[in-house]
Amino acid sequence: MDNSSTTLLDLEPCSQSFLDEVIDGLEQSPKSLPCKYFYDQRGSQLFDQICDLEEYYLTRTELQIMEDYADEMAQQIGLGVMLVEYGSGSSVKTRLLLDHLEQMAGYVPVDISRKHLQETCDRLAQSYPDLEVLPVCADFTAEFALPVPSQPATHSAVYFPGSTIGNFPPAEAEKLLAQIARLCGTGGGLLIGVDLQKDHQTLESAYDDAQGITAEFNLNLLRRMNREIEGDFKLEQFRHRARYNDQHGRVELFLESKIEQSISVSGRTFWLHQGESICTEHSHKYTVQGFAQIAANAGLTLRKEWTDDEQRFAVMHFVK
Ligand code: AVI
Repeated sequence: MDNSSTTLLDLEPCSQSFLDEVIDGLEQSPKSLPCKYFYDQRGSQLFDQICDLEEYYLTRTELQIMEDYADEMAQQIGLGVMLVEYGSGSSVKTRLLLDHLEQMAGYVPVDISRKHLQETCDRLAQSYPDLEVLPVCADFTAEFALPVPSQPATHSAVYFPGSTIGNFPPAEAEKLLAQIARLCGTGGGLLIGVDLQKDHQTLESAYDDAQGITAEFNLNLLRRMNREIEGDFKLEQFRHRARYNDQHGRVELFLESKIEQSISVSGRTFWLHQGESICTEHSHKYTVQGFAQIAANAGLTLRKEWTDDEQRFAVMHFVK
């Protein structure tokens, strides 16, 4: 099949505006900011650097699991699948899966960024000229319908790598999993990467690396607000903090005010006292059983999971 005619299904994702969400978060006590806004151009570059850090074990561990078991995963997923990827992946992990899946009906990358999607399609078209690629530009947290491939699929399966599910509070994660179950329907599946609970030291250094890349990634959110929504944050007056919250089983990222100060965003003023923190991200860590329970509540049954020798990370396969 010639992919040069690939058309992008644009569902015109329009989320609440950046400014509205920032004002909402800064009005809360304690103050917070939504982590999805980390990823402007600079933020995405910094995240790529984080993925290569010694301390950030997640990416290389998941990749190793995929390298070791992609063939088994493909067998579990089965023949004739339409593979739907959340967050368009042109990455090595996706390719490992595509290399092992047989008689695929199509590949559907879903991403909120048109640019990312287009790049994914261009790259994949070159490497997999026989694969029908049906990109969907959408916010995958909202309900959407799947495109219909020209070769009928036996079933659909969602691939959701990277432990991005950990950035959702458990109740929202369950909602998203229920949505995935509805999207795939009976016979459908989910292959998902999930970061596992482990000692606090490992977790905290994964989010507070020696080179300060994660600090830069966190502070870049302030830079983005200054540029895009008329913020007046002085970056040198904030410090990056990462802390494991045992009670909630999550790493929490903060921007802590070094001094008492006022900040303004599009003419709205907020006060921060010395040591006050703005929470910028939660990254939940699960046990295999704990995550399987959340998925079970969402109507998904665990079929098989693969982990590394140290049980740091799991790739889990669920069926509806
Ligand atoms: C995208 N997400 C899975 C990352 C995580 O580990 O929660 C985001 C991140 N934040 C700081 N470092 C990486």
